[in-house]
Amino acid sequence: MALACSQINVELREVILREMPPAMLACSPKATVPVLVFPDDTLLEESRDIINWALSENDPENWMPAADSEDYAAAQHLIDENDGRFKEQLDRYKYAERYPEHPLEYYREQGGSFLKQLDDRLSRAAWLLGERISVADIAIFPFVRQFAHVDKPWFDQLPWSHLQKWLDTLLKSDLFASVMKKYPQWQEGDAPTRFP
Ligand SMILES: N[C@@H](CCC(=O)N[C@@H](CS)C(=O)NCC(=O)O)C(=O)O
Repeated sequence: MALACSQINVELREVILREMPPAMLACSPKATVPVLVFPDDTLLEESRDIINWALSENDPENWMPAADSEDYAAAQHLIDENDGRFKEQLDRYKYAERYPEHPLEYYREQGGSFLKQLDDRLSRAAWLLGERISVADIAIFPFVRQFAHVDKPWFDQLPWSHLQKWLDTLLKSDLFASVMKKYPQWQEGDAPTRFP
């Protein structure tokens, strides 16, 4: 979404997680998506770094707050928590069978404390940093989406209506629809697919 917002066009190689192509593993043994590779082989292996780079190139919607502002500090703090503790809890909830020390309910309960914090913020304003969408919303909502979709009926009955509405608004947005197209799995030798 940040690449689309910043109007930066890249070559897209759609990867199936269970079948990461050797060409990708050779350049990025970390084996997670997304990865952005520059013509000089520089790599960005964290979605957050890709967002930051795209918005530093072009930020027509002012998603990134000024570096010395309170909003910037709040965004960084929220994204740190998301990419750190919450992502760990999310992965344990999504793949609970790989972490048999605790039942699935334990992991989702743990993830709930971050979600409650988001709902508190969203009870005060439409977006995480206030009345305008920002990098915090864009960087965090895909992970909330994953959490919600492990058991959508369970997520929908939680008492966090602001969070549910926020997620729903983002999922129904034109920008989300414009980037979530289905692409065929990339194969060595394919003609380049442009994105967005
Ligand atoms: N902190 C990383 C997380 C990347 C990540 O965990 N991506 C998942 C897909 S959402 C992945 O590639 N998992 C590898 C796998 O499931 O094999 C980022 O935001 O870029």
